[in-house]
Amino acid sequence: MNKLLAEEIYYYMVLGRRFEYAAKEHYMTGDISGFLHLDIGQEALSVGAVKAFEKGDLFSTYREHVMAMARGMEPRAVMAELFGKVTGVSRGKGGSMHLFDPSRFFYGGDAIVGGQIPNAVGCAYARKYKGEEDGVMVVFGDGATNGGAFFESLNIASAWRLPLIFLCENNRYAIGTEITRVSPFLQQAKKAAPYMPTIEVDGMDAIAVYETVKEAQREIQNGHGPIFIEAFTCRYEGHSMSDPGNYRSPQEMQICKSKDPIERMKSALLEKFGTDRQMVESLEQRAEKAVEEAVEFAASSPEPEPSELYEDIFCKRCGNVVS
Ligand SMILES: Cc1ncc(C[n+]2csc(CCOP(=O)(O)OP(=O)(O)O)c2C)c(N)n1
Ligand SMILES: [Mg+2]
Repeated sequence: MNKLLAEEIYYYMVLGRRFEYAAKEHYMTGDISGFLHLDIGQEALSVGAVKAFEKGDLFSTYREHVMAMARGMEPRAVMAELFGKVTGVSRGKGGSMHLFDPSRFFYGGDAIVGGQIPNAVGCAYARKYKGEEDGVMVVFGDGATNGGAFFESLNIASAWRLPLIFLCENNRYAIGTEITRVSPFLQQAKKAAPYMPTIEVDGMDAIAVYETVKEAQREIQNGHGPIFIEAFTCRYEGHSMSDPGNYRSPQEMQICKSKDPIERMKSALLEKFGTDRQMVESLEQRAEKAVEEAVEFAASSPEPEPSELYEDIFCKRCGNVVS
């Protein structure tokens, strides 16, 4: 990784965190409603993985704001989507869990736990069938590995040697349920090991995540079939805005926050990449400005017209659908 890329990754991590604190604030004031799942604490994973997997199709979970921005979606259009405004990436009809941008090969955001995994398998099959080498990456939580669709997806992706990275964000919790209460082990990679190579990585270290995903991408592009990456991470906030998260002790939270991914990336910039403090500050200020501008844009954008309710229901270009 070169200095420029390291600085870019830091920028997106800071942008992600500030964006989400702003989203949290505007949820409290009622500007944002519905579900809101924050990625705070997990930015190294979200930004490191997406920056490594620059091309190819990307499928994520409902905790996807930071990934969407790292993929190139404008902060203002993401914030407007959270506000339910017509200028949002899904024209205000998807909200936080349905950020979607086919022009950037970003296919959500899925409200169904693990629902994105079989979709990604289908997409990887299409990529292989068409002889396109970029492949697909699907991101999901530790909780999603307990669903049947997950195992079916491992099976068929492996049997057909599909170009697919399974990226498991293991934050040890599915809402308030600690993973070992519903899974026989902490490492979810053990479930994938009979089917494909598995790699474990420190999900609080953006550089390690970046390098692991980059290497995995090279492998899937060489036709070696799927790879499973498990990144251990930690979310700082509750599961969603309706969860105070008080099932975790202060000691557990202290350990979790002591590995702060943004602080670690900042130290790497200063000590390893030779970035000076002035540059770090200017990246932080740029992120702050982008968030302020995003909020202003979202707040001043119009609501969708009622007629929008009838848009995007049927596929107008599909001959087999009656419109
Ligand atoms: C099929 C399905 N079952 C249950 C839910 C309710 N639900 C929403 S999030 C969640 C926990 C998922 O945890 P995990 O996969 O570890 O992801 P994390 O939230 O930790 O990122 C559950 C059970 C759902 N949305 N979909
Ligand atoms: Mg989880």
